[in-house]
Amino acid sequence: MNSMKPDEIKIEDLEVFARHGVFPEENALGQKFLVSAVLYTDTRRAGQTDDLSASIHYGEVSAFIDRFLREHTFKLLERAAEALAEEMLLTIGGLRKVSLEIKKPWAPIGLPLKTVSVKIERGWHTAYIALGSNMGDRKAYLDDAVRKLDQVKGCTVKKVSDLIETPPYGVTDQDDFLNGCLELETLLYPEELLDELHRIEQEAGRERILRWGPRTLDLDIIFYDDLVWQQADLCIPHVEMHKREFVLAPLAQIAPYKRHPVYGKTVHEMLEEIKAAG
Ligand code: A4P
Ligand code: MG
Repeated sequence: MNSMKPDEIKIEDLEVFARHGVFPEENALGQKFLVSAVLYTDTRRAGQTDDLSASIHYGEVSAFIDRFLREHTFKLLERAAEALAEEMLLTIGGLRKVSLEIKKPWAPIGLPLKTVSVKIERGWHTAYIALGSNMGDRKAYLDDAVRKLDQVKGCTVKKVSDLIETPPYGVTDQDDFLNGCLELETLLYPEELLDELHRIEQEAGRERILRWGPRTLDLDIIFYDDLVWQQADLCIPHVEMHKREFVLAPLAQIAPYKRHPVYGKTVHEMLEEIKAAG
């Protein structure tokens, strides 16, 4: 997809008879739901070639929505929308983002209303992760981390840099590191991604003893789209990344033109700057 506004394929008020609801009667009897979806994709090639296989087939998507909502039973509209959006993003090729609204016109609240609904927007995000290890079988820890991250539901590793040997930065009285970077496509929110990284670090036997000290595995989020996020337990972009050759050198292999959302410089430019500063 290019950087221009994505194209939209819209499905409006698809009628599905399903059994979602908090009340047992709703789960037993079922009722009418109306589903609207905006599929964000790139229709340019289909527009030029008139070839359906270059686009998203709205007939198949409608059948998919209908089947998914009939085959599952959720209590909440929120859960139905979340689960459906996830499944659509995981299975429909070329779908970058989806806006999904599920209406429940017969909601049993004992008052007359036209409809109630939940509307969400979910999509794929691009994150860059820095990997480092300076204890034990460093290459095995990093290779394992790449594999485990790729196995997380809603995470696909797209690119991996070379693993490079680097002298320790910060606390210099420790062994050399092996460092690398990877590009990840993810459906996870930043905090959820951090939880997965912590889990993978822990499975590698990571012990947090000394800040900047020796570690079997360190996984840091460098960028998450162009998000700027500053919280006590998570800062994106990573606060130190622009000062660190061990992050920028591998990152420059896979994303040289990615631009820092605050400093406005590309990875390549930041790397050249710290090299020049020596
Ligand atoms: N945290 C905040 N922002 C982020 C982020 N963007 N990504 C929080 C990941 N975590 C983030 O990190 C402490 C806490 O930072 C996390 O729990 C999370 O809530 P940590 O990994 O537990 O502790 P740490 O790694 O010892 O501290 P820190 O500051 O993360 O150290 P760095 O920055 O990871 O540096 N030299 C070479 N050559 N190669 C290296 O890889 N690594 C370090 C560690 C030092 N020197 C190095 C290398
Ligand atoms: Mg860290």
